[in-house]
Amino acid sequence: MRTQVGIVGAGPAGLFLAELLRREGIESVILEARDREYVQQRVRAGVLEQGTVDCMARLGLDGRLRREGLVHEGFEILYEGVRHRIDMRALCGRAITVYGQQKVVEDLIDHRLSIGAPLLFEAADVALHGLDTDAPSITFTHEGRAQELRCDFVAGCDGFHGISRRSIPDGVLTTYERVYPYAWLGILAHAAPSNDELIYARTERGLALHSMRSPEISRLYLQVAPDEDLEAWPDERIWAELRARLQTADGDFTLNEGEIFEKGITPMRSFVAEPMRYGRLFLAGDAAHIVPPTGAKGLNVAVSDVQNLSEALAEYYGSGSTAGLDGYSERCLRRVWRVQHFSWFMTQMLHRPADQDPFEERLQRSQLDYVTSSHAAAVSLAENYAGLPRD
Ligand code: RFL
Ligand code: PHB
Repeated sequence: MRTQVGIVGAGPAGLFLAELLRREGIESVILEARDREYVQQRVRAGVLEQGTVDCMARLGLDGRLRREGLVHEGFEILYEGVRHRIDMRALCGRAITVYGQQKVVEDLIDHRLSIGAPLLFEAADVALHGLDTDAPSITFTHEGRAQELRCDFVAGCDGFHGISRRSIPDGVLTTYERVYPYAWLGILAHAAPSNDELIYARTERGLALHSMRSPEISRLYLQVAPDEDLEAWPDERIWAELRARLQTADGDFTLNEGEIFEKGITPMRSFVAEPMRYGRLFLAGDAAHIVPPTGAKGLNVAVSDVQNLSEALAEYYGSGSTAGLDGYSERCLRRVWRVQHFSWFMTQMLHRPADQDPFEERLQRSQLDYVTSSHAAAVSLAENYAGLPRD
């Protein structure tokens, strides 16, 4: 088999990249380790920046997004029992759209399969070869047969635990990492959202986040210990804890409850590998960097990476120039580090460490007072949350 760009991974990064390339007349093959159901059912992100929505629209894949996506012009921060609204539209002129990553992935997969473009699920033993030559290749096993995909370039879109980053020889990458002493316990419940917008609550008991997926489905999170056992959280304990953390001093919030149909614990980590390129291998999305979920950025930065990569590849195939490819890593990393800072900032502002130092607690409260009272600080928060321009 031969193609122009071999893509490893059918998460948001790989799927967006394949479609962006196709629009430029560039062929690709996507190899995905898991089966289609697993990929489409994996519950993850829910917040799309305007740039991600615009990318779906440019690809003409925003039909369902326009019908079902919930446009949010603000979000709330709750602390010391008082709710504060950050009016993104007024502060920075932008909004976010709540639309599950599962739906994004499903829309892109449906489209790719409907036009008969190559996307192979359950590709096992994926291995990369000749990355530092002009003729890289990918070997894998599919439907019991060993296969080889020869290509001009390899896009490593296989997430944090994938093989692409690990295929780069030792000594090439510099990595930066921070593991936080928290995890998020997340649920999906058949319950109407209790508020029109997201609420990030900072409490003495730890963070709680009120989010949603649709007018009938709530998505809620609790800060828990990194080694927390899900078994220790029967539904009633989860609801009691959410009620306690989301309650307000004047009682202007009531939590809607319903049947919990999804439950999971996610550890929190910041990670960046530099550069995002080795020879003809280009890393994109979680394969190169991950952020804690507090800033709602992981999916969005994955999409901005692959927009950069598709532009660089289009330039290469159009004019033979390697300038875009040579600048890819640096261009991506500028945005990656802004997003890293914002995600770390949100994480430290909104979580409660197990034995919080009183000095740090005062600093945290001062920071919350500042972003909810200063116009300048609120503009900064709003523009980062809604998403800064790609360059
Ligand atoms: P993905 O989605 O992990 O996809 C990688 C794909 O590669 C496949 N794969 C392989 N395929 C072939 N061979 C191999 N050897 C392979 N190894 C792995 C995997 O099966 C998978 O299909 O990475 P990608 O595309 O870079 O996308 C990144 C996003 O998924 C991620 O950043 C976000 O989900 C993060 N995130 C959020 N991001 C946001 O922008 N907004 C949010 O509100 C938000 N909330 C979240 C989140 C992530 C969470 N979790 C569970 C980590 C909330 C949570 C709870
Ligand atoms: C979500 O709806 O899943 C969500 C929202 C905001 C975040 C993280 C996750 O910061």
